[in-house]
Amino acid sequence: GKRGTLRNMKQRLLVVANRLPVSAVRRGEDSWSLEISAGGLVSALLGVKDVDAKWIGWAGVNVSDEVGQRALVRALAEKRCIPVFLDEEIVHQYYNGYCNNILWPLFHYLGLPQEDRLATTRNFESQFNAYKRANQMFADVVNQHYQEGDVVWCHDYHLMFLPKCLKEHNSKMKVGWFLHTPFPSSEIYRTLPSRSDLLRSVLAADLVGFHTYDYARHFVSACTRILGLEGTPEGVEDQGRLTRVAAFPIGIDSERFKRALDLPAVKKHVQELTQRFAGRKVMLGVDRLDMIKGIPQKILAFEKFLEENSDWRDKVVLLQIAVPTRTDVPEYQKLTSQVHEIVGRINGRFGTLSAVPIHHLDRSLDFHALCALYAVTDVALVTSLRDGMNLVSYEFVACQGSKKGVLILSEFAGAAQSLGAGAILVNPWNITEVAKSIEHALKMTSEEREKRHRHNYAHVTTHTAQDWAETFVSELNDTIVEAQLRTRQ
Ligand code: ADQ
Repeated sequence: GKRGTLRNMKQRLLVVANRLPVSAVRRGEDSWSLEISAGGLVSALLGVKDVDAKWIGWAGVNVSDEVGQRALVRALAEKRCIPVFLDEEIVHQYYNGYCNNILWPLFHYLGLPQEDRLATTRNFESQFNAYKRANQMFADVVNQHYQEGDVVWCHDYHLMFLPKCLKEHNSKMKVGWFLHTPFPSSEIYRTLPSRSDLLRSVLAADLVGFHTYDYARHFVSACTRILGLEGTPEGVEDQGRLTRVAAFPIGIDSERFKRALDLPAVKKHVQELTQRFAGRKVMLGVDRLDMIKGIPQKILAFEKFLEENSDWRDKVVLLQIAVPTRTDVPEYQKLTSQVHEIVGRINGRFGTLSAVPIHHLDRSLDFHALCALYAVTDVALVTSLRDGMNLVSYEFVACQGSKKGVLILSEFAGAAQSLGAGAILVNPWNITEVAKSIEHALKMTSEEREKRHRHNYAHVTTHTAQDWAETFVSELNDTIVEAQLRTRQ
């Protein structure tokens, strides 16, 4: 059987990610209130059959006193979560520094920080050391809670050092690692000073997963070129030990969106929005406010479209919902004011006393409001400059069962590989091309729209987050079984 001797038992799974899927607010010396954030990962893992999952990660708050820590551990236990306590200095160096200032931009092809080379090189050492220390702290918590037979699934670029820490402690532990961002071309990756250490650590895992074949291929190339190892169709081989490398494209819980659309509150919201924008086509962008999402490029393309299609100026509106993230980083503050400036200029240029062409909101929407917006949208605009997958494109498609709107999608989002046949694919850097695609999308015949939508909808509803998690976990189990067989033979 697929799950070997565990066939009749619930598979225990330890999910390790930088952030726990909860937000914690301290109410008193020893009391906390917790809210579970129902993101894709959570619902993916809740839906996996025969798996008993626990989460290990940082709760997003600094708790330095023991009373507070013990109380948080107790509160989180009820949500099947186990906290890793990181102090302020570690968070600054590991999370803000190494993860978000170095790995995130590099993996999205923005390169290493360049403003002050010397300072960066000096910081780099201490930030990498903090990164390793933080990963060891995650490993310590995993080791405390690990029981024989558990599988451990590590997530994302924050925890590339974790597989090695875990295997050094217990070589029999089944360890998987999945990257949610792109893995860049080895020509970009090789600029990273700690390139070899990180690759060797990831290779300590039994299964390494990416959203697309391209990312998996880039990773294998990095291992062959930088470490001189051998790439095989199965993965990477080092002195007879195989690390399996494969693509596991993530999906969404499409049923959750369909169910939401049937709720009276959401229907009411849909009705209000329909009235509000009557007589105008609705275009929508939903992004975290991040440089990788190409928000300025998107808005400039919309401006070009309005410039060249004066008859459309009072017939279309662009709603751009951008949740601020990493607001303490100067580059992100700069991006916010840049976007505000462009939006202001365009609204000043094309707005009238009664209407403006762009509504830009700096905030996050609750799930029901988001579903309603997706449902009333005629054209969704996803123009990421690079994006591991991009779930917004999937969520939009899931909510378009009746409207059958058009998706304009960057070819640099992982989602382009799965929704490419239904979406209009664009190079987000080519503003002329994106403006033309907006025109194409708005004027598209209903036959073409339906055909494109059918393709996307079939994909999104049959490649769900649950399938993704199930496939990864079962393949992680298989990898181990195979490895044991090989040593027995
Ligand atoms: P993100 O970069 O966060 O994720 P994405 O995949 O689009 O990008 O997911 C964003 C999520 O946040 C979606 O569920 C969306 O609904 C929600 N969201 C965004 N803006 C919002 C707003 N204004 N209000 C409410 N909700 C909002 C990373 C990678 C992606 C990869 C995922 C999953 O960067 O490429 O697809 O992880 O692996």
